[in-house]
Formats: sequence, C-alpha cells, structure tokens
Amino acid sequence: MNSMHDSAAITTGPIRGSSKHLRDVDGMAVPFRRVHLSTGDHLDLYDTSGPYTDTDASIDLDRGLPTTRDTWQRPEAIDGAATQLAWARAGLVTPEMRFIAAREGVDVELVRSEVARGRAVIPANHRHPESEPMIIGKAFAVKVNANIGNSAVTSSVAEEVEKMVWATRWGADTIMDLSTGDDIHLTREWIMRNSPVPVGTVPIYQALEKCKGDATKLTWEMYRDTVIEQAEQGVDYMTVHAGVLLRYVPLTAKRVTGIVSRGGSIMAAWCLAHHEESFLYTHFDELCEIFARYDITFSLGDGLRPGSIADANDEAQFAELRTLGELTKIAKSHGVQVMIEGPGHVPMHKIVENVRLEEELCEEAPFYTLGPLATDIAPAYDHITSAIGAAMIAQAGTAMLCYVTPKEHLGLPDRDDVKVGVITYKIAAHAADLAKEHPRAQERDDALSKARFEFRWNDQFNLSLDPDTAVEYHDETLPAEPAKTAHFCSMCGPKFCSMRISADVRQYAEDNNLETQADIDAMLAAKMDEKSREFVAAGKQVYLDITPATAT
Ligand code: IRN
Ligand code: FE2
Repeated sequence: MNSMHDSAAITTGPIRGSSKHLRDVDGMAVPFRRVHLSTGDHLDLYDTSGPYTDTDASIDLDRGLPTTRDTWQRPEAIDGAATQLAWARAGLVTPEMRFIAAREGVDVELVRSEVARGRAVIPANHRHPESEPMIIGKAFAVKVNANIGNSAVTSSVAEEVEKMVWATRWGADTIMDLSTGDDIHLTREWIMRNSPVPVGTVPIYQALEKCKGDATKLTWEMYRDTVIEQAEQGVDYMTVHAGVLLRYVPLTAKRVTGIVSRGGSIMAAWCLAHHEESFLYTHFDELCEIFARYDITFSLGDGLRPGSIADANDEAQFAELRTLGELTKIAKSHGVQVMIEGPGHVPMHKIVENVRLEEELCEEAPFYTLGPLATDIAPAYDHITSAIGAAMIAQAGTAMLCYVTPKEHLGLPDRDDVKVGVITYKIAAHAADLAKEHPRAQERDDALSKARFEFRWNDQFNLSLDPDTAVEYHDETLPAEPAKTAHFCSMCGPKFCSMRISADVRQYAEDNNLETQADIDAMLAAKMDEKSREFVAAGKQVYLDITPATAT
C-alpha cells in the first residue's frame, strides 16, 4: 500500500447479526444478507454490499473485485446494439436478467418484458464485469443512488473508494462518482474496479476540467472523447443534459433560483455564448451509437429542474421534459436503455403531476429523481425535507431516488452524512415498496414487528436498517446484557409497557379459554358486574395511579 491509501479507515465485515449468503442460480452466485434470528429462523434480505460484508473481507484497492460477469455468456450484438434492451426485445434472457429475477424474487419473464418495454433498465457496461446486476423500474423494488466524489481540494482516492463501500454497506443500489479536480481519471478507475454496484457519472464535469472550467471552450469532440474514456473504464450510466435547448434558457430568467443543475448551467452557458443549439442535442445519435456498444444507460439529465418550491412544475422544467421524451424515443431506436432524471424541489401537491407527465412523455422510461425536497426552509435537515418528497414520488411510480444528505446546500457530505443519507432514502424507498405492495417488502416489517412484540431485542436490532445505531440508543439507557431479552424497554419501564400488557392479555385469554369475540364479551360483562359490585360495597373513591414506573 502506498501513502495515498493510509488515511482511509475502511469498514468491512458482516453487518450485525447477519452473514453473506450466496444462492446458486444456474452457476451464478446471487448474494443475500442473511439475518440470523434467535428463534433459529432466518430472513434473507436484498444485499447491495458486495463481497465487503463477507467475514474477513477487506478492500484491496489495486487488485479490485473479481471480474465475474466476464465468465457469463453474452449474446451477439443486434444491429450494433449489444444491450439488455436489444436482447430483451429479441426475446433473449441474459444471465443478468436471471440474476436479477432471483435477487428481486420475481419471475424472469417480468424482468425481460419490462426491459423490452423500456419500463426498466439494467445499467451494466460490459467493461464493468465486477458489478452485481440490478434493475431500475417501477415494477421492482425502489432503488437508491448515493452520490460520492471529491471536489478539487478534499479527499484522497482511497477515501472515495471507502465512501463507495460505506454507501453500499447501508444499501445504496448505485453510486455516482461526481469527482472533479486533478485525480478524476484515477479516482474513477479505482472506484470502478472495486464497485459491486453500477456506477454513474456526469461526463460534462470532466469535459469542463479539460478546458480549465471555461464552458464556452467546450466542443462536441472533447465531450465525445471524455465519454469514450469513461465508457472504456466501465461507467454503467451517464447523466446527459441534452434537453437544455437554447430556446429554453430564457424561460429560466424570471425564476426565483434560475438554473441549479451544474450540468444544466454549463450547457446553458455554452448555448448562450455560441448562440447555437446544444451539441449534446445535435450529436445525440452519435452518442447513442457509443452507448449501444458498451451498453451504457442514458440518465437524461434535468438541467432545468426547479431549485426551489417557487419554481416547481414551471414551463422551463416541463419544456425540457418534453424534449427528454423525444430523446428517449431516439435512444430506444438505437437499442439504448434510458432513464429520466427528475426534480429537485417540489411541494407535495405538485409531486404526482411530475410522474404522470414523465410517464406520458417518456414512454414510462424509469424515473430517477433527486428527492424532491417538499419545502425549502430546513437546511441541515434536507435529507428529511427531501425524503418526504422522495417517498411520495416513489409511491407514484418513480423507480430510483437520488439521495440527499444533511449537508445539502451547505457543504460536502462526510462519512456520517453518507450513511444518514442512504438510511434516510432506504426508508423512503421501502415505505413506497410497502405502499405499492411489492411482493417481498412486508416480510421484513412483519419479522421486525414480531421480534419487537416478543421482546427479542437482538432480532429487532439486526432486522433494522441501521442495527448499530439501534443498539447504541437502546444501550444508552439499558446497557446490561439481560436487557436484550427483558420484556420491557426504558421508554415506559416495566409497569407501563403496552407490549407486555398485550402479551399478558393474550395469556389471560388463553388460560380462560377465550377464543371468540362472544367469549370475551361474556367474560367482560361478568367481570364488570363483579367489579362494580365490589366498588360500591367498599364505598371506594376514584383515583389514578400516576406513580412513575421506575419508582417501584
Ligand atoms: C438525479 C435526478 N436529478 C438529478 N439527479 C442527480 O443530480 C444526477 O444524477 C447527478 O448525480 C446529480 C447532479 O446533477 P446536475 O446538478 O449536474 O444536474
Ligand atoms: Fe437545492
């Protein structure tokens, strides 16, 4: 290890109470996180963490992960398109589709047909053979993306790899490397070679580096070469802000927050300076041909997304969306997979309209949104303001959510912010899965609820999204080991525990053979009668016992 690696504190190894379980599917090893319960049962959960949660796992930056996908059979290109979309349309089932079906617990035909319709994408560049295939589409579990990437000054390459491992440990389904600065190629290379999840980028950022930050100097050739450089490295999906057209730029003039997208503002600056149509738009067919060779998925950028509640759903935003619809059709005619990026900042009553329009204009291509923040008034809490919007928009049909961390609008996220962002977005995504009645979503809730009711504390922790924090909070008040099996917690103490009282009620019902509602009603009537006679006879007064539970 050279000195560049030293500063990174890399977290690997199993998550509390779980182990890596590999299910054999036609010779492929499909990963699950197996949670071992104290009852002797187990629950297998969707696992994004790659080999890093194996026992004794570590990160070997230079060696990288095994190139497993290279050993799988890949069909021939069809009319120049070596893509999951082209193969799905031709009725071919790829190893990636079979892997995904097992992972999601769905029929492989659902995977193939959703990809063929363009309602789902499998971002899997042939040059990223280390990745474990996953699918983004509204018929499947809602996915979460975590953005990482150094800015010009801050972190080392190893720290960025650590952030990737850390984000996937907590459930990030994809990561985007938004690095800028000097080591951009090298940083990306190490992230790619070590990432078990698809990696996305915004190539215009690196193209801009190549002309020292002067947007007016950008050219199509410069951009194209950057795309090819990144394609060769294995980038699985790329944000392309090709819907920012020259004539839309004036529509943003009267906005409260103008253009907030970085890529969008770069392209708007270029269009204005040259007074020409965007080269991303005019060269879109050529871009499609490149993407088709590697099977890179378009993430059509929302360069004109609203950056404030005031600007939500305005003409600039929806004009761009109409153009993205047009580009979707072009990409698909080349056999290239497409998803559509969405807002931003949107109040709750304007959220569903976004999904409805996107589906109508973009042939239901998977929607991939940034939150949206449901209000602007809580900097430092924008993981929460945005998770509210994210849960709503996901329930309405958004397929992937781009996380927002507590540092949004304020600074660069550190390791803790990355974890809080991912966990917050897993909550939004899972809440939407439940609301959509995704076949496997409720299993985990039921297992956790049961553990909670039965005072299996360790099971409750281990089934949770963040076992480490759950244990920590529990131990703040009841640190002793016996408290992990105690039939109460420190919230209400032993006397007032509703769960314990409910358990007692059940026991009472069992002991007294109370099975039907009629049995219970009869018992209650008899008891009430008996009690009221006792009460009157004793000449008692009514009082409430408000002694604190801990005073006993
Ligand atoms: C997702 C949905 N809308 C935007 N995003 C993400 O925002 C996009 O995928 C990328 O990771 C990030 C930065 O995009 P801009 O600011 O360059 O548009
Ligand atoms: Fe914002």
